[in-house]
Amino acid sequence: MSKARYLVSDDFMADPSAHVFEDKIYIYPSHDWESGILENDHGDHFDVKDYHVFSMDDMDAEAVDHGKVLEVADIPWGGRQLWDSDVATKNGKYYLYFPLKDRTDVFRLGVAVSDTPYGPFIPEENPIKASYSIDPCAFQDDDGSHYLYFGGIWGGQLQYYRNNKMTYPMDLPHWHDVALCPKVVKLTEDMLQFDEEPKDLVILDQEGNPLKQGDLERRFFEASWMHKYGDKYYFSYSTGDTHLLCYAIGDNPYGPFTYQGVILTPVVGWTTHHSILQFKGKWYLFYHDCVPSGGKTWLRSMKVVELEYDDHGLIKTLNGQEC
Ligand code: FUB
Repeated sequence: MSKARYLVSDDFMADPSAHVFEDKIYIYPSHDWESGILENDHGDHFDVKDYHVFSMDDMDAEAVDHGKVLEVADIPWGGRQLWDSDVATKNGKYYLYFPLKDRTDVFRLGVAVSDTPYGPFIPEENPIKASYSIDPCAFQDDDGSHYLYFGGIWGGQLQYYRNNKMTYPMDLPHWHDVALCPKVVKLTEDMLQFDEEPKDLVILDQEGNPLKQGDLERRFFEASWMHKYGDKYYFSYSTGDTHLLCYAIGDNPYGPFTYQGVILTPVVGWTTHHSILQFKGKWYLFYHDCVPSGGKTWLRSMKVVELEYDDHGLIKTLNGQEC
């Protein structure tokens, strides 16, 4: 596969988190729709109300829609806006991690459980204790430990927190200060809670200095993803208002990570969000753009394209407007 292909033509799906479960590819996207809410910097126009699950038998196969698997109305503590989710499996159960604003309009992370990768997922009564912000990415390390990576600034509310506590009216650091970090946390054995205080995932430049808040083309904004290539840990993310998908490499799940470069240049649309998957010996980037909706930033369509590494393990940059 050299050219990207759209995966769903009759609906709008974004933020695809892809995994191989039971020998199939499963994709967990956000379900975009035309809510009529005007665009703003808080992202109110991403008014996702439910999730669908898709599966594919092979990378060039049709993406099969398994239907609605969770909706805001089912979540006991739910307010509004189900944003980017991800799924992990352990002991035959599947755990869907999702961000949702509670009834005070604060983003929390929730978990919903299923016996199958295609749901339906039954939500827990309460959000994960001490959780906050958005975009959970679930990662299983080789020793079987599970981690969540999360966080997002602006509408994702990460700027209101320091040391895992909401410190409103705290806001973003100044331009010359160290950038706000995404968070990493180990999950409990039952997969339902944090097993520790979330830690900062520090991204360093090539000289070993933490990236600064004003380094808009490299600093973290949202859309965490973790994968392993060889024995290295690759943390990838979106730079938000500069619309790049970037990555950094580390030696363990906590980091620190050293910035390496751009995976995908800006797509048509405001957000850029992805996952990275190995399937049958090849690597793939799942992502979205707004070409099918004619550039409406809140109506996104998910795609897949092959990803390549060079001999040093560096990811070859893809052109978001051409691939
Ligand atoms: O889909 C809603 C939000 O848009 C996601 O959580 C962000 O990462 C951005 O893609």
